[in-house]
Amino acid sequence: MIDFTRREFFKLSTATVGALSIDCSTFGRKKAKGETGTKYSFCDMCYWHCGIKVKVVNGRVVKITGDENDPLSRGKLCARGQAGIQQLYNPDRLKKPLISTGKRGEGKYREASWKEALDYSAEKLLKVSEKWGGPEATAWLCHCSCGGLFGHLAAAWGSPNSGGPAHALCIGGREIASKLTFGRPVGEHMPVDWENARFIVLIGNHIGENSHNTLMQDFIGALDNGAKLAVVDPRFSTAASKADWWLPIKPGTDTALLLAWMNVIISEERYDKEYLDKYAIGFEELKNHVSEYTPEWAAKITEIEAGTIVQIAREMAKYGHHAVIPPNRHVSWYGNDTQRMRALFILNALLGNYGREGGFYFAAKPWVMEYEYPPSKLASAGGGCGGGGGGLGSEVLPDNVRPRVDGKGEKFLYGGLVEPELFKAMATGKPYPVKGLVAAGTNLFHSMPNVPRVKKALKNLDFYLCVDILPQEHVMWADVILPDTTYLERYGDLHAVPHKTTPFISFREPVIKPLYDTKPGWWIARELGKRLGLDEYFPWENYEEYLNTRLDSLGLSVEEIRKKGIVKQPQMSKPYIKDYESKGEVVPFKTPSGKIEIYSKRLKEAGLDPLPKYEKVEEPPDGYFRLLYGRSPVHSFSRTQSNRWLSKIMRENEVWVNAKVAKKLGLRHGEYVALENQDGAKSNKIKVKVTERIRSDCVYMVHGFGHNTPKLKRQHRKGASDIALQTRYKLDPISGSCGLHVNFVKFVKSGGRVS
Ligand SMILES: Nc1nc2c(c(=O)[nH]1)N[C@H]1C(S)=C(S)[C@@H](COP(=O)(O)OP(=O)(O)OC[C@H]3O[C@@H](n4cnc5c(=O)[nH]c(N)nc54)[C@H](O)[C@@H]3O)O[C@H]1N2
Ligand SMILES: Nc1nc2c(c(=O)[nH]1)N[C@H]1C(S)=C(S)[C@@H](COP(=O)(O)OP(=O)(O)OC[C@H]3O[C@@H](n4cnc5c(=O)[nH]c(N)nc54)[C@H](O)[C@@H]3O)O[C@H]1N2
Ligand code: SF4
Ligand SMILES: [Mo]
Repeated sequence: MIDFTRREFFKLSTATVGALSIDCSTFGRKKAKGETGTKYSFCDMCYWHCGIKVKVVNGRVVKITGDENDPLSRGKLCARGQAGIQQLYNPDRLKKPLISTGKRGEGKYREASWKEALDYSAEKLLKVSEKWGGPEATAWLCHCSCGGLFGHLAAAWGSPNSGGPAHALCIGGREIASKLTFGRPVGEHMPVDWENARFIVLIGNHIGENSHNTLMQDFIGALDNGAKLAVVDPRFSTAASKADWWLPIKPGTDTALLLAWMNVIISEERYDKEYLDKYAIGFEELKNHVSEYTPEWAAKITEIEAGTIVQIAREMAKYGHHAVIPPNRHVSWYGNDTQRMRALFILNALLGNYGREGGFYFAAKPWVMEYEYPPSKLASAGGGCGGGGGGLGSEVLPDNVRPRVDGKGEKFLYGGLVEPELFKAMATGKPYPVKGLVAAGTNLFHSMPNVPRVKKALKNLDFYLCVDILPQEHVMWADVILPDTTYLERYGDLHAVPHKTTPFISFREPVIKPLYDTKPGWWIARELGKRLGLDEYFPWENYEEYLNTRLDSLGLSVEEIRKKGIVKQPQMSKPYIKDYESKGEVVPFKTPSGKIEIYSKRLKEAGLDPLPKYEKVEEPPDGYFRLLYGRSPVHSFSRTQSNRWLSKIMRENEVWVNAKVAKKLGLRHGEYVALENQDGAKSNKIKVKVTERIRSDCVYMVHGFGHNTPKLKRQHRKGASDIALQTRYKLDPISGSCGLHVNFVKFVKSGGRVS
C-alpha cells in the first residue's frame, strides 16, 4: 500500500475537481409499505468488507444485497454476505453480560448489568497489573471488526503482548517476505492485475473455496479473457477444476518447484533482463544459487515430471509480466514459510511483473485523517491488536516495559505477536507470568494449535475477559463475558480500501438498534478504557462524533456519507511503475536499497539464508497421512457453522481420502470415522469422502467444524475440527509463522470423540 500525507492528498485532489463529492445518483430511496428504509454498510462476515445495502422492514432486517457502487462487491455478495441476517437473528447469540460463578471451564454463569460487569473487569485487570508487575502481564487478542477499538485500547493499556491470529497463523510469512523483497506488504485485497494477466499460477491458494467476492469475480474474469491457469495443489481443488494444468505436488516441496522454475527461466535466459537491471539487486547471486536446482532434481522431490516443470516455466516466461504467481494468504504451512514466499516473489520478479500490467499493481490507500490521540506508550512497537504483517524493525520499547513473551528476537526475527508462543508462556509462566487475558473476536479453541496447552494457559490466569457475539467454547471459559452487537447493529471505523483504480472509504452504521442487552464493540472498549484510567484515549463522547472528526478532514460528515456509504478517491490511484516514472517520481520499493531485493542482506546479517533454499520437511510415519485443511465457500472460519442458512448448505465437513488408500484401509464413502494424530489426539467423528481428487500421502478437511458446545445448537458435534489434531506446529525463524501442516493422522474406524 502507498500511504499519502495530507499535503499530497490535497495536491492530488485539487487536480481532480469534484473527486471528493459523493455521488448520490444511483441510490433509489423508494419505500415499500411498512419499510423503514435501506441503509449502507459493509459486510463483516469476512474481512473482504464488501459494500452492502440493508433493507429494513418494520425494524427487521429482511434483505442484504451488494452495493453496485462499491468496488469490493460490484452489486454481488457471496452466500455468507447474504446470510449476515442469520448472524443477527441467530437465537444462540450472547444476550447479556455474564459473570462466572464456577471454576474456569465449568461454564457456570450469572447475568449481570453492564455496569457491574465492566466495573468488575476493570478492577480485576488493574489488580493483575498491580500483582504481576505492570500492563505486560495482560495479553490482548483481537480480530474482526471489533479489533479496531480493542486494538486501540490494548495499545493505550501498553502491553506488548497483543495481537491477532491473522499474523502467525495466516499471512505473517507472506507479508514479511513481501516487505523483505519489494519493501511493501501484499495487503488485504491482493493487488494482482487480473484484467491484464494472461498466465496464472496458483500454489495452494484455493480460490473459489477460499471465497473473496471480487477476487473470485476477477479470477473468473481473467479466465474468461483467455488467461491460462496452472494449479499446484496436492488436491484437485475447485480452482484446479478450471485449470489447464494441475500439478499434484508432494506436500511441503513447493520451494523446490519454485527454485527449479527459476533455474529454467534463468538458464534459458527467459527472464526480464532490462527490468531486473533497473529495479532489482542480487540477480547474479541468484543465478549462481539456483544453478544446481535443475528440473530433474526438483522432479524427484516434488513428484512432478521434469518435462512439466520445464514446460510451465517456458509458458510463464512466454507471457513475461503478463504472467503472475499470486501468493496465497494462509501461508503458515511448514515453518519455512517466509523463505517459500520469498521464492515465489523472486520468481515473479524474474518475470518483471511487479508494478507492471498483468502482474502486481501498487495499491494506493485513500486518504482520510486519523483521529489524533495522545501517543500510546507502545506506539513505536506497533502495540495493538488485529493481525496482519507486523514490521521488520526490532521492537523499540520504553525502558520500563518488559519485552514480548513470545520470543521475538530469539526464536524468530520479525513480525506481530505469535499467539501459540504466548500461550506457551502463559502455560509455563516463562519468561514472566502473563496472568490476564482480553480476547475479542478470536476463537481460542479453533484457531490456536495445541488446544490442551491453550486450556492449561487459561487455567493459569487470574482473569480472562471475553468479548464475542456467540457462546463459543472458549468464550464459556471466561470470567466475564461481554456480548458485542453484530456488525449490523453498530457503527464501525471508516474502512479505507487501497484499490487499483478507485481507492475508497466505506462507512458502517447501525441498521437497527442492538438486539437484547448487547452493546457495540466501540462502546465496550471505551467504557472499559475509562474504568482503566485511559480516558484520554477516548476523548469523544460517541462514535458519530469520532467519525465526524475524521470525515471533517474530507469536508464531509456522517450525515452526508450515509447517503451513499462510500467516498471514492480515484485521483489517488497510481498502479504501475510507469505512473511514477512519467512524473519523475521514485518507484516506491521501500527496501533499504530502494530496489527489489532478490538477495537479502538483512537476512544474511541476521545469520539466515539470503536466498531461499529448499528444506526437506518431516514425512508422515508409516500408516499416517499429512493433515491438510482449507475453506468452504459458504463458511467463515469457525464462526458461521451455527448460521441457519449456511448450515443448511453445509452442515458438516468430510475427510477427503484417496480412493486407493480407502480401498486398502477398507474405508467406505460416507461412513463415519475418527482421526488420531501423531500425539494420540483424537477428533470427533467425521464422514469419509473417497475421491481420486487427492494424493495418497495426505488427507484434507475444511477448517472450522467440530464444535463441542450444546450452546451452539446447529453446530454442536457436526463434523470434526482440524485444530483438535494440530497439537504441534513448526515455527518459522523469520516471521514466527506457525506451520500447521506438520501434523499427521491415521484413521480410527470405531468413531469417537474428544473434548
Ligand atoms: N469462504 C471462506 N473464504 C475464506 C476464508 C473462510 O474462512 N471462508 N478464510 C480467509 C482466510 S483468513 C484465509 S487466510 C484464506 C485461506 O485460503 P488460501 O490462502 O487459499 O489457503 P491455503 O492454505 O493456500 O489453501 C489451502 C489449499 O492448499 C492446498 N495445500 C495444502 N498443502 C499444500 C502444499 O504443501 N503445497 C501446495 N501447493 N498446496 C497445498 C490444499 O489442498 C488447499 O487446496 O481464505 C480466506 N477466504
Ligand atoms: N486449525 C486451524 N487454525 C487456523 C486456521 C485454519 O485453517 N486451521 N486458519 C488460520 C487463519 S488463516 C486465520 S485468519 C485465523 C482466524 O482466527 P479467528 O479470528 O480466531 O477466527 P474465527 O474462527 O472466525 O473466530 C472469530 C471469533 O469472533 C467471534 N465473532 C464473530 N463476529 C464478531 C463480532 O462482531 N464481534 C465480536 N466481538 N466477536 C465476533 C466469533 O464468534 C469467534 O469466536 O485462524 C487461523 N487458525
Ligand atoms: S466476500 Fe462474502 S463474506 Fe466476505 S465481505 Fe464479501 S459478501 Fe461478506
Ligand atoms: Mo487467514
